[in-house]
Amino acid sequence: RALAVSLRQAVAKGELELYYQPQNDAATRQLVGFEALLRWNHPERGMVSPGEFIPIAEESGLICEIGEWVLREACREASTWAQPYRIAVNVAPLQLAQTNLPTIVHEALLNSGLGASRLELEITETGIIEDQTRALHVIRQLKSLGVRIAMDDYGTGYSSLATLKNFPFDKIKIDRSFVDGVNTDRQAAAIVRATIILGSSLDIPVLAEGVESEEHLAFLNAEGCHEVQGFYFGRPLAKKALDVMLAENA
Ligand code: G
Ligand code: G
Ligand code: MN
Ligand code: NA
Repeated sequence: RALAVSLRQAVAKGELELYYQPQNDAATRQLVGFEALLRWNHPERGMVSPGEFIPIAEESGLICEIGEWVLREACREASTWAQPYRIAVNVAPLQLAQTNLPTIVHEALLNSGLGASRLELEITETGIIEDQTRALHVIRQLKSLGVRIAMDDYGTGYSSLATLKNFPFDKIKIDRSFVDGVNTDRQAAAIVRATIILGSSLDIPVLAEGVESEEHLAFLNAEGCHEVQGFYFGRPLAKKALDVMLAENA
């Protein structure tokens, strides 16, 4: 409860911060983009992880206001980069249920000057399960702006194949819980392999999350995975560390 009250003021007080985790081409290892990950720099508690406060933000509906800030901030940040790296932004189920989401995204793009094709919105299956018709309508409007849509945490939700068939995804992100076991667990390896084949067959590039080792990467490359993200390529970086990385890659 106390957290819910202070979260309400966190946006205005500038306590929210975005970290950026690199996303790389699996075969060439080249940097292709970043996922923006929210952090709350709480004056007394220190860094509060999104796992702790996103659920509170969702319950209270605050996620819409926070999500709008995230979109604006991520677009503004990406517009300053010398290279046209992609920026991936998480969109909560409640945001997707808002009919004005396309307007919010459109304005974030206009105000930052970021090209729409550089923005990728990550949505989860939970976000589209409740009202599929409405979600599809909103996603079509987002796509018509030129932004990309990624299916996040693939495999952990309802994982309906109908969802992949009916929604115009530009990417599938395999959840790190599967990637973690690819070298040791036959089931995990089979699921990751099958998902890569599924994505490739549907012409949807697949990104593996939670890549932590050369062994993970070797498996994913052998299976034809397109992109990777994880501690092996980089932890989520604060803005200062991000600037250092961008300078190194310039
Ligand atoms: O960065 P970390 O692993 O702690 O993130 C934990 C969870 O919080 C992840 O599931 C991630 O998708 C979610 N998350 C991080 N940033 C955002 C955000 O800006 N908006 C939403 N809705 N979720 C986020
Ligand atoms: O749900 P989502 O995919 O948006 O969340 C990504 C989360 O996963 C972030 O909170 C990030 O800190 C975490 N993460 C990113 N890479 C790795 C990794 O290689 N290993 C582990 N254990 N967690 C990771
Ligand atoms: Mn994500
Ligand atoms: Na994910």
